[in-house]
Amino acid sequence: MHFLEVHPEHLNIKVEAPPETTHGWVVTYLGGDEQQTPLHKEGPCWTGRLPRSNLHYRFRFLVQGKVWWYNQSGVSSTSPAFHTDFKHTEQAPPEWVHGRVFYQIFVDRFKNGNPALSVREGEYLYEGHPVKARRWEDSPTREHGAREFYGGDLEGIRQSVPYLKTLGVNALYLNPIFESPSSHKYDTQDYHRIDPHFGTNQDFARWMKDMHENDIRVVLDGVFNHTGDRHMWMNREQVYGFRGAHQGGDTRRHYTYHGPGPDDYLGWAGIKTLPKLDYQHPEVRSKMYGQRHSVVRYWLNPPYNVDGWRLDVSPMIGKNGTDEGNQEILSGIWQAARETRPDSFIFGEHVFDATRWLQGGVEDGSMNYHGFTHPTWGFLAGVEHRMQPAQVTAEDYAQRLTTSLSSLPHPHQLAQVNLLSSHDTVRFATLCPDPDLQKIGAALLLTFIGVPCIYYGDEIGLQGGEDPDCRKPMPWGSPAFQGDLHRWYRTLIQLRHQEQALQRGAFQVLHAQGDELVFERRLGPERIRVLLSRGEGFLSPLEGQWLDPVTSQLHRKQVRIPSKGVVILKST
Ligand code: ARE
Repeated sequence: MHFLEVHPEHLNIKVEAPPETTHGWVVTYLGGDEQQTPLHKEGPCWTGRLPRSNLHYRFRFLVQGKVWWYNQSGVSSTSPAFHTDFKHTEQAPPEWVHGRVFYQIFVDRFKNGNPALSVREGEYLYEGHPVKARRWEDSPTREHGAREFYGGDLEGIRQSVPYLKTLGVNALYLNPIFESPSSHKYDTQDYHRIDPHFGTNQDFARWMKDMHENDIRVVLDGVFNHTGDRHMWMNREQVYGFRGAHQGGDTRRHYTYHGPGPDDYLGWAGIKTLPKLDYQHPEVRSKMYGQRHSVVRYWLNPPYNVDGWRLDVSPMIGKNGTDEGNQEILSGIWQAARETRPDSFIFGEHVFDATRWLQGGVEDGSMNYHGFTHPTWGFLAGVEHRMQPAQVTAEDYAQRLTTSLSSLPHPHQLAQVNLLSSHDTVRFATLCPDPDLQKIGAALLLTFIGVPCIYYGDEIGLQGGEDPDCRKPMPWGSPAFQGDLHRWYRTLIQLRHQEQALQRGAFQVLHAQGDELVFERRLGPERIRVLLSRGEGFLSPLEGQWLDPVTSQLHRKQVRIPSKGVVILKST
């Protein structure tokens, strides 16, 4: 076990390790860089001294040539998955996220609650072409992409609250809702205005109140890396009485990264509708998150009181057309959010490893593509990131889950946003057509450490290929709402709400071999064990007596996991 003595300038640390240990380190993070300080052997313990400024640390030992990690149940080699960590509590992610199951909604495609607001055929031009009004039954097309509209709106979501409650979700992540000419709304025209086809600002204030009264939290998509080419800072259509970035010349107004000519601005990924913001300019920082009416603060404040931000392409935000100053800017956003609402939840969109951002004070969590989505696709669907074919055994899968966790402080592990699909990916049901494996996927999503986030429609096994096919309108009325998968999602979500160990417990793999995986979530004496096979069935030994909360069956000595099946047990 560990001891900690706190002095004004330093901390004394003492940790017990197995007798065969040859080396010990305390691993710290300073400004995102990992540093190792050697520990010294003193009898059965290893001791060390750290300056007080190092607030995040964990222990690593070399035992008989192998790396072991110190975690809450002592020292273990199998799973470097959870570590005691002494982070400043005020930097920890907000507590409320643990009790939440998120649901992601792409607003235009969810439900049309107020047809009077819907975009009309040819109402305006987008990228030189008239916009399209589509029928709910039609599939989105690549040809029309961002300029086809289905009429989903805020009112539609409000009308669906009973549905959300039956499903059991209690938090929403909404794709962008601010004024923008496209259907995806990542090209913001006005950060302070709800898109008129979704509702008014006043409607939104009322809508937020309704959501909160129904105990539903709401996180908005913050698209702060770039703006839209119709934003006033660009003044592309010259409707404002100043020279915007599009006219060039007026450097005070160069909010975007910009060269001398009117079109010499940098678009995200080269896309001209998404001019990259330049945080080099103090005014950009101030308008985005500094001043009282800055975008970040405006929506967290009354009368809207949103609960947090999902930060679009957050690792790319920066100065001079690059990611320069990224962590400092994100930390500014995080602080502004916390100052405005001390319990706001800030998570970034990371396709790759987000460790550096998740050490406190920068982001609370990330969309966990790297540490959950891609490994899970690999294990269940045999494909990876960018749809590469992959062979991922249970051993590989366990290794990837735990390795990714091992560098995160426990509070951040709990705030990772796990997902099986999103508006940017092929849908899980398309990647993984086998209904039994889909059920395993759902079980993993709802029992893995972190916050589950269900992409609308995944709960009925909605199919969808690459963007825009993965953004089909929700097929209300489909028999799939009475189907097996939907029932299974409801059961799992309920279980998640009942079991604190699933919400806040540590994660540890107990068995990983070929097609078989067994892991536990533990919180104090509470233990939830998840046992699954993507292939043949198997018998797993049990110590003591366990309850299957789904079937109410008791199990002693052993339990049978059916072929392509999953069993969830609770210690009694
Ligand atoms: C549109 C078209 C696409 C076309 C693209 C480029 O719909 O079919 O390929 O233009 O011409 C938003 C819209 C998109 C739109 C895009 C540009 O939602 O529909 O695409 O703007 O107008 C990578 C990034 C990741 C990023 C995705 C899109 O790493 O951060 O690309 N995600 C965010 C949002 C998006 C949003 C933007 C960024 C821009 O979540 O919705 O796009 O604000 C593989 C790759 C990933 C890649 C991912 C998805 O997994 O490995 O790197 O993510 O596919 O493409």
